[in-house]
Amino acid sequence: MRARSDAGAVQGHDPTGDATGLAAAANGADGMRTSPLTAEEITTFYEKGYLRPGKVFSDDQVEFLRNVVQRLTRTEDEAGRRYDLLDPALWPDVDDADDAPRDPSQSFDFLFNLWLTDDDFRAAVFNPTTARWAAQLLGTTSVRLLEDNALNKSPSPHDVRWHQDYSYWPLAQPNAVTAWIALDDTSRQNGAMLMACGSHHLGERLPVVFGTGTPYLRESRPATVTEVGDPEELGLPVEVVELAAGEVSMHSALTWHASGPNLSDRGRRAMVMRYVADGTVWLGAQRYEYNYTDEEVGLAPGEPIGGRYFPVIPF
Ligand SMILES: O=C(O)CCC(=O)C(=O)O
Repeated sequence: MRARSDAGAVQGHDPTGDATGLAAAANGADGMRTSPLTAEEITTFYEKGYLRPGKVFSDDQVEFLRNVVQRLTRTEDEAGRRYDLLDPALWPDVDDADDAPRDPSQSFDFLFNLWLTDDDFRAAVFNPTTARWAAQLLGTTSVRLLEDNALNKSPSPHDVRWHQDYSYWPLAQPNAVTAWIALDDTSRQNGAMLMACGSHHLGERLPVVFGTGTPYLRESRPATVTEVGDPEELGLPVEVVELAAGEVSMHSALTWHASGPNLSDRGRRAMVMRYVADGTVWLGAQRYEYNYTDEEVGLAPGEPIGGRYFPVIPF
């Protein structure tokens, strides 16, 4: 994603955060999980490339977060930081990107790094449960936040094509995992995520334009890095990730995933945290022109990721 973020400097951020709203909404929660992953779950993640560990936010917390995201969608829009993930204009250098104007009512809202500007979202992003699970899945004792997102896929016939997250990240190693938390129940009808099981064992692939599947950066990636294929043609089982609101799905940076059209009459909302193992090496624009330049994050290519934009998440 090359959308620019002008979120500005991190304001004296307190990792313990003001969790009042979110914490208050946890009262009376049942069915929520905070226990560590089991060895069996970690093995399942290794085999499939993704895992559904359970519910991390109560129904009241989900409602609270929906309202937070609604408020932030307005303020990010006003600040010029509300992006449409399926808008080909975000990939101006990709030759065959369809530049037909998109119907704004069919947007796929993509908000970036809300933890930097909002205490309520930050409290959710800094929850220790998913950070601990990420560390377990990455086999590390410390994880950093690479970025957060709020997503809202409006009703539309458009799908998100098969891709892997690592293709878009300025990292020398794919030591990263995405936690995708449903803020609405997801099903095939409203465009639930699809996972190509075992695809993470096939290694790095080229990035694609999310709305068209057109690969790019072929010229700057090693020749061994090829296109994401069609999972079914390759015999990779595809699973529909049907989640209850508040439930999380965690996928490896190398796992191919996609999502179908939202054929319901309401948005399909989610919040996302992308965790990276502490010690992973930053490559910056040398690998992918990310939302922040090397200067902004204060990292030179080859240095371990760190600094104010990539905080350690305590657990
Ligand atoms: O929410 C979706 O439909 C796609 C999101 C995605 O690809 C991701 O979060 O990595």
